[in-house]
Order: sequence, then structure tokens, then C-alpha cells
Amino acid sequence: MLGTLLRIDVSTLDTTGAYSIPPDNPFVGAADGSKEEIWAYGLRNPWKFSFDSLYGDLWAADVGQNKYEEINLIQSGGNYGWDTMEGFHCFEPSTGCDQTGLELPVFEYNNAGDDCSVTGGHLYRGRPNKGLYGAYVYADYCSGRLWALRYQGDAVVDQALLIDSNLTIPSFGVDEDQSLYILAFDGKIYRFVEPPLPDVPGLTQWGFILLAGLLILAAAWSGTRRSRAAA
Ligand SMILES: [Ca+2]
Ligand SMILES: [Ca+2]
Repeated sequence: MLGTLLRIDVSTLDTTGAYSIPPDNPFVGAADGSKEEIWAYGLRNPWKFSFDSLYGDLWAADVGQNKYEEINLIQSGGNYGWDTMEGFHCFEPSTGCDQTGLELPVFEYNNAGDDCSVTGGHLYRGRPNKGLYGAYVYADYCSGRLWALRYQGDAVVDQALLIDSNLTIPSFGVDEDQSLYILAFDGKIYRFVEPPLPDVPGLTQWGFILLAGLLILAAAWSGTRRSRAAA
């Protein structure tokens, strides 16, 4: 089931102990024999998906072939275009491709400079009423850049670079308070800290964020790692 996103129920097992298929999966009983596990398809190499903890929306970053990295909002039964399209662009064929029925990304960026491969993050729910709340935070694996975008209605209304780090970032995580963590190949976990901001929602706050950047607590985490190692 290459290029697909699957949805299975591991809490309801059949008599053989196998997982079950949620009855509202989009291809249950499909006449063409499509696998019933499939929730969405036409993905190339999704690198991290996550659910918005407030509304349940499913976000998935999809790594492009050569040129374009994608951020997608995944809908039931959606075809996300690979390999007819890469991002918003025809791929096979390179011009005049049939886009009928394809789900386009929410956002794309191209592999310019040292950007090479998107790492999907989370819809940030860490600090209600603060600047980043409700923005999707993601990174590029190669450049170490972290961005946030805000999606409203069916359009990206804001997109900003948060910091250009020196990290190689394969993934993100959240804790029970929805604080955001950055995993890096230097062997550390970084906590993402939004600096204190005025309670005015909107774009202008992101300028403050850019100035303040990430408050990196690597030392604290190194201490945690040491104490774990000693335990
Ligand atoms: Ca796509
Ligand atoms: Ca960098």
C-alpha cells in the first residue's frame, strides 16, 4: 500500500487477533477492490503526521522528489497527487497534467539553498491566546530552519521563519501540556519556548518571536539525559 495513509482499529480485534477496519473508512466495500485500510493516497514520502489536539485535523508533511516540499491537510479518501504532481506543479507529465480530483497541498516550499526535505511538526496548542497558538510548526531537515504557518478557511494567511538553526531535525514531539519539542541528530531534545508576548493575536507577534527565537534548553536536557543514563 505504497504512498497511502492507513487507518486501522487496533482496539477491536477479530477472532484471529487481527486488527479491524473502521466502518467509516472511505474504501470499505469499494467495488474496485481498494484496500479498506486506506484513508488517503497519492502521497510520496510523508515525513511525520500529527493531529490537531483541539479539532482533530490531520496534518501531514510530504517530502518531494526534486523541487517541492508539501504541507497537507489530510481528508478521508483524498488523493494527494503523487506522482501526477509534486506540490502545486505537474510532475508526470511535466506539463498539462490532469489535476481532476487531486488534493493540493496547503503549502509548499521549494528546495532552494540548503532546504531539502520537510519535517512535519504540530499544530501548536501550547499557549492559548499567544502568538503561535493554532499555527502549524514545521522544519526543514537539511537547513535546520523552523517555520510556522497559519491556515484559515482554505488558505494560508500567514507564514514565517521562526529561526534558522544549526540542527538536523528529523522529528517533533508534544507533551501532555502541548508544549512542543524538537528532536535533533545531535542526540538532544530541545524544548520550544515562546517568549512572553502581548496578548494581541496576529502576525506582528511573529516578529517578536523571530527576535527572541528559540530559548534552547539543551543544558537542562543534557542533564536529564545524564541522570537517565545514571539511573
Ligand atoms: Ca501532493
Ligand atoms: Ca541552518
